[in-house]
Amino acid sequence: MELYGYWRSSASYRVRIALHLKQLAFDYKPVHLVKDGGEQKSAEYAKLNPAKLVPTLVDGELELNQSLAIIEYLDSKAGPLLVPEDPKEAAIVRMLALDMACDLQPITNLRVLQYVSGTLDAGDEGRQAWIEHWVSSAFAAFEKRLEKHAGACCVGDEVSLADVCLVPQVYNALRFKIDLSPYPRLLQVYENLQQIDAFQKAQPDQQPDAVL
Ligand SMILES: N[C@@H](CCC(=O)N[C@@H](CS)C(=O)NCC(=O)O)C(=O)O
Repeated sequence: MELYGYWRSSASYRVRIALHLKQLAFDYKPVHLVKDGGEQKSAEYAKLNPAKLVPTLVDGELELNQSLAIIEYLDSKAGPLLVPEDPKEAAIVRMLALDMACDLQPITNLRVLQYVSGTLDAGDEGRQAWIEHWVSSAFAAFEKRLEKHAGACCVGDEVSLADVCLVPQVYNALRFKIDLSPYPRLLQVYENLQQIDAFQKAQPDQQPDAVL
């Protein structure tokens, strides 16, 4: 399998975590999201994803975009299951995963931040205020969810899709220097997950295209 991604991309980060948890071998194909206006916008990459976003997973003939679709496909290939079989547990896991992947990540994505700071002329300060506002509101709600559902992980003590989606958003929040002290459970779950080998291997700084 081949994974087209970018070291700092949270959606790529999710897929890397899943691949490592399942110990599935893959070739990593970096797509630089910033250089020359963004390689994701090149005609060559647009053949893999007309939406011009990473990640893309290629498995033989199959070309897949959308990190959650990719991870559910990986779940069908190898364990451990990231979406549990029990329908109630699965729905809870998906609820927490979507809080991060559907409600938070898209409004803090690169192209949205570029639009806010550049096109809408909000500048670096406006961009930072935007990130702080949306991350804080999403994390405050997530902290409440964790009070109800968390153990060592987001839902109980088993690693799930919710954890795979949380960790990259916490990485982003730390990168943008958001104060996470109001979310002690979220930070504790994040710290617990950071101890797991697969999460360590998937970290942005560990990727071959990382610029440190
Ligand atoms: N819903 C998509 C989101 C993909 C996405 O937003 N990718 C970002 C990186 S995390 C991207 O390629 N951004 C490029 C850009 O904004 O131009 C998924 O889960 O795969």
